[in-house]
Amino acid sequence: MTNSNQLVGSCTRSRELFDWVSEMAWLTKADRIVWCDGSEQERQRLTELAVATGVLIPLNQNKRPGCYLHRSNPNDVARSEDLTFICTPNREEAGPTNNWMPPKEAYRKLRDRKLRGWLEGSMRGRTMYVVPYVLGPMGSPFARVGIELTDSLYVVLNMRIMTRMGRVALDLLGGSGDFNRGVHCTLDLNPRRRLICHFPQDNTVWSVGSGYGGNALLSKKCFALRIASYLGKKEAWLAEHMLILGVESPHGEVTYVAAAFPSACGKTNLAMLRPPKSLDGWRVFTVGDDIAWMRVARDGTLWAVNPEAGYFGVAPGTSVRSNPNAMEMVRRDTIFTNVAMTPDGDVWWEGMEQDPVDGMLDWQGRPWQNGSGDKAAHPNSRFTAPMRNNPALSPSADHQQGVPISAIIFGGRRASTIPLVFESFDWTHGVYLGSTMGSETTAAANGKVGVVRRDPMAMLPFCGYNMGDYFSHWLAIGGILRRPPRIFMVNWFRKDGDGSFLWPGYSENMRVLKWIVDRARGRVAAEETPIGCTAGSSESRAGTELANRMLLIDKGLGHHLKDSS
Ligand code: SAT
Ligand code: MN
Repeated sequence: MTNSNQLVGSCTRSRELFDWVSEMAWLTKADRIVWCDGSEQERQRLTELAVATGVLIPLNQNKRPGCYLHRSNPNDVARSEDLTFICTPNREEAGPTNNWMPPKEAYRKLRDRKLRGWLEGSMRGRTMYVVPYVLGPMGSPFARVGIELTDSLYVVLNMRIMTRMGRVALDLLGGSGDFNRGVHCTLDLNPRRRLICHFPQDNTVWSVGSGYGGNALLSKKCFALRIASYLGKKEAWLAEHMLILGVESPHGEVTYVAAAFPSACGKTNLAMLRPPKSLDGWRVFTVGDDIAWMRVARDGTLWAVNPEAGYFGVAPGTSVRSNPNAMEMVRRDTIFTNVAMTPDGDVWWEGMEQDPVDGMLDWQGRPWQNGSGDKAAHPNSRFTAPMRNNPALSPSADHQQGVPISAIIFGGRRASTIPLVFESFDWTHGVYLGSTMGSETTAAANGKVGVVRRDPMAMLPFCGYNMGDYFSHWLAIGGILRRPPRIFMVNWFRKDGDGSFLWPGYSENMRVLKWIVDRARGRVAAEETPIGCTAGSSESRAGTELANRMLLIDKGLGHHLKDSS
């Protein structure tokens, strides 16, 4: 049983927070309550506990200082879209693309004593961690506070990397009751008792039965996208599944671009891109790799912040060639999830472009035979790394006002039909392109991989309200933008008749980015075609370069490149 003594560790001045934590402690019957302060001592203490209880496996501390491996339950390795619900008073508000449950029913299922609600007594014998966090740069008018209650040490240690976590959040909250209420309980990881419920009207998320990133790190898809998109609709801003990057020209001019791609389609790689030698002098800086919160400033321009403080990136396919900055970033302070381990305590995954060594353990900890046909790392294995370790981090990543966005990119994974790059005629046409976007499914969500599905603005799994209202919201935002960013569509994933990728991707995507920046800056002409503006124009130097490149690629240059960008 919980008494208020156990809440003494709290240093909150928010009565509402205190009461809510007490109520949840009472419901879950947690044995202990630990308020996380975000300190280094706390990280050490919790990491030691995680190692002692088998939640984390220390990696080789000489090779990868501060790095650990986590192996999740094999039935719990990706987001569960079919178990994710938007719980609004009526179905219409959740819209045709979301699973819907009435709030009463969801709350009853999870907390009703008589019905043996799943959370009832669910933390008996366990510790409830109170994880306060800030989304958005400190001091930013965009910043929001969330509190996640969780019984998972893995979640706490990930949240520490992914957000500005601890005392800073309680300080920002002060005596206010305005915070996202996240409750996460691991239960027994039985998929039949797994549910991720969002209550937009209550600024609340209840997630049970999964420890996986997108299901359990409630700051991420649950708050920063599903709940935030609902808040954005109410308050006239946008919460988007977008990376944010800055492109610096050889003259030092920086242009900011936001880009939406579905999960595991290369957002992190594009955000951390290192341009090829042939584009000497151009540089890319990362502001964010997954989520953008965007607002219209008083002068009618669009500004964006990255609400997060770390990256939860896909490991397979990450290599010195595809993403040298990420390879450097994950050398320290990183939690790896479901990758393979070498006998000397290092990590390995498919597409790392390093030969596997003898005696490796696969993602489930079983001896792995090279050539067995089984994957050593799970296709959705991940790294969680703090953004401060990213060598390409933008100096603006922490700016309170964010960065001004000059171009928006939409991109899917399409083997055919969609060309490498084209530009919309205007904002409305751009919204049309984004809303009709399709992409082949990936291992980031449970279900079949490789089937084309409509994924409007890469938000299909993340829009917290009616998708039709979301489209009109985008159009309405266009109405208040005096200088709207130009909107582009890209596709790095087109294949030839033999199934080989036509475009080399990765660092070569800089060529496309350069064209986009030159267009946004009004420096190059383009050719108007029925689908939009393309780089085909003969007056366009960049366009010609791109066209030449495509010719080379068509002659076979790109054929040796196999995996995703
Ligand atoms: O699993 S997450 O939702 O955190 C990552 C992703 O699928 O985009
Ligand atoms: Mn994502």
